[in-house]
Amino acid sequence: MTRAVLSLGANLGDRAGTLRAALAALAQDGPVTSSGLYETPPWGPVEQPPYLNAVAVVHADRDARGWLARAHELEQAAGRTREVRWGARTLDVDVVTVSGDDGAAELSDDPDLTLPHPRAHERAFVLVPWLAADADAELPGHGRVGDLLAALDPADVGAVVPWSG
Ligand code: A4P
Ligand code: MG
Repeated sequence: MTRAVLSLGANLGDRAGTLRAALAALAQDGPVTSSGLYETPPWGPVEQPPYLNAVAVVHADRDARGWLARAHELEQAAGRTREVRWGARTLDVDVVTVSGDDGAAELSDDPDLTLPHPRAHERAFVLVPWLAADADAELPGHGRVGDLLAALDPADVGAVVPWSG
């Protein structure tokens, strides 16, 4: 059994329906604790609509590669096509961290699966939902998620808004 933290984002189509379907599919694999949905301004160089983001803390009998494969499966089920890097998508599922039964985090600098996710520590749209799902969350190599959030620009943190649509 491993524990993975997954970041889910959607900014095309029925964003909430897509995220809820992905979270429901993950719950078939094993225990899941998820944040609510948050509306977030698009991050990165591409102009695109706002995202809904969520974080799920999931458990199942999969190794890190298995979690990446599961992430891609969920993206495909949501009809994702890969066009522009960082561009708009029906669903993006990133693997933020994976840890084993002993609590030790997997570390990897393979470009196909970098762990922990190399940009998670600077992304309010990952850290805010993660802290909501796990108040004790820690990002391996970077520290407590609450402390990482305190170090970000408060305007970026405040722009991650619980979604009640
Ligand atoms: N890859 C390497 N490590 C990982 C990992 N830990 N988890 C590889 C998932 N994938 C990982 O991903 C590109 C490659 O990264 C894959 O081949 C995978 O093997 P992709 O999903 O094909 O393309 P992408 O999503 O455009 O790239 P990337 O790097 O995942 O994009 P980001 O950085 O996730 O940016 N703004 C808001 N507000 N909310 C968002 O969710 N997301 C993005 C996507 C941009 N702006 C956003 C959001
Ligand atoms: Mg991705």
